[in-house]
Amino acid sequence: MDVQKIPAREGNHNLKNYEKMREQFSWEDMKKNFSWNETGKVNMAYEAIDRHAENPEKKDKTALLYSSPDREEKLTFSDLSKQSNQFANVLKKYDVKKGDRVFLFMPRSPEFYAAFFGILKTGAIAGPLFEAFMEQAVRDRLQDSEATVLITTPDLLYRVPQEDLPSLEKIILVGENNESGEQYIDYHEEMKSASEDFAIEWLDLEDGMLLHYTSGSTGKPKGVYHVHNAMIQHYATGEWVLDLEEDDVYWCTADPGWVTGTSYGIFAPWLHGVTNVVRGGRFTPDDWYGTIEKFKVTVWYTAPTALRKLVSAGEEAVKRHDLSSLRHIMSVGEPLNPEVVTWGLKAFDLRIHDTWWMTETGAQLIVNIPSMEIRPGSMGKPIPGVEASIVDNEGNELPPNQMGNLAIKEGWPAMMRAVWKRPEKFESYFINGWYVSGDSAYKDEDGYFWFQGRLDDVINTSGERVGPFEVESKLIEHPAVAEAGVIGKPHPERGEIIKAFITLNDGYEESDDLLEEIRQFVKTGLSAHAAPREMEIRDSIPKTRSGKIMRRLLKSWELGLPTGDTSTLEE
Ligand code: 6R9
Repeated sequence: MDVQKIPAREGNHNLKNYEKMREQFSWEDMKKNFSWNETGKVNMAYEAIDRHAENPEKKDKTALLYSSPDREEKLTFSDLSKQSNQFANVLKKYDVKKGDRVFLFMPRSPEFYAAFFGILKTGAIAGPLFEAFMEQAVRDRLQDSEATVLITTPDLLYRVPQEDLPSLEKIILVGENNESGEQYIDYHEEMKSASEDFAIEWLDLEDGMLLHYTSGSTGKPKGVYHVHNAMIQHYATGEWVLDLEEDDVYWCTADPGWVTGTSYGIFAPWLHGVTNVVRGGRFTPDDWYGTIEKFKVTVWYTAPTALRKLVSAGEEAVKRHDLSSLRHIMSVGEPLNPEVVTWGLKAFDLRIHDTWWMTETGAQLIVNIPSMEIRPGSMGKPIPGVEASIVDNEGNELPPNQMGNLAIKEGWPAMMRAVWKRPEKFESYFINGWYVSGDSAYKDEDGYFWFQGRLDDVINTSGERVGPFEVESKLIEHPAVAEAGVIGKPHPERGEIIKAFITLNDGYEESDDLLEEIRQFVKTGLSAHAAPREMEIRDSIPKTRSGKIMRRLLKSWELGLPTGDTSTLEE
């Protein structure tokens, strides 16, 4: 197959000589950027917020540009510093101490960010939850973490099963409420009387900062535990990958209930002191473009599911807006279909940079950066300071072009430090000095990594291994197809056959001829063995709230099997 190559971006960028940097770089060098390099005592809230608030030239700069359909607000670094101090004082009054778990279950709002940093300032561990979680998902996470304080809104309270949560002592309510009872605390009431000064809790680099629950394909969600040390990598990738500059207006579309929404929706931009756009509510293509236009966004980090919607909306939608402020686009969360990259080049005259990482890895690991040639469909190469490879099940490295487990040499700064209360689960990620991701991929001769699928998703048909991503990418190249989810279905002779679920673009009608045409399109464009033997048109493809296609669920539905944990399924 011919590989398309998109040359490096012209002009200035923060990491100019990737190869040289990879040879020379050590994480020790990066520490010199931080004030704690001398004292050894840290707090993310200080580095991301207070440090800028103490700087006379920076304190009145807009840190947060918040916008939702019914509210718009700007907070400076100084505002955020004071409000998070106030909130830290509220927590302290109710006895929150270093190491306690304090959870947030609410939509993105200015209060969310003040509370989030207030938690970190007390030395407690923050646990952000998606606002759309239902009772079971909330129960699992609050029980497992034994959270003592929850910050939520009155209208989400009915999904908090308090009788099942013996550890939960206080509930802080943001917004008008009529709750009475000793456990309820009114956010705005308490903030009014709280002091704007707070003595931040100085911590060790290895002290806990964040618990992110991620759903496994089976069993209960696991609490991925991150420490303040992660900031070294958030800062480094903010420079190299996000390519942040002082005057940037940065927008990450991810919700902080998902790791992208914290590592890159909170930490990386604010460690660099840039203006950060937060947009609540649901988006349509015109909302996305409208937000970029209105706030003159320069750097945009989003996900393939969003980008695919933009492709479906077509170039006419692009032309309705002035997007001239945009200079850098990145994607994460799912494989980025080559078609989307090619379209982006045409529609925006910009490259879309794919980035690969996981909740467990805490920060970006394999990336495309501005100074690097992009090969559409490839996740790029490991960042300086990180060694990646493809290994077999015993942790032995495989030669180029061979599909296997995508693995990372242990010891990068943002790596999870534990799976909460499950040491055996944590240990199971590591083989022979490698962190094994559970993703299947291969590396080409030039060191580019190519994603194939989650290992559980790889299809074995008539002895050939087929990554569902490849088939999905070919399917959406067909003008009729908007989205596609591909699974392997057990078959007596072939082992598995490929079944594709697709949604159609506006203007296309379901017919046998159309399905056959699409099948032929994959057969001639990809290969005969990769052409789906079965196809089904659906109104939508099931996705997680962070936009990932849930192939596992498609498969369970298809085979009539139990669906397992569906707490992250988008309605
Ligand atoms: C950051 C995040 C992790 C899983 C990961 C992989 C998939 C993420 C990807 C990608 C292909 C990329 N994934 N980035 N697949 N190309 N650039 O998404 O964390 O929610 O834990 O998901 O997402 O399968 O293993 P998380």
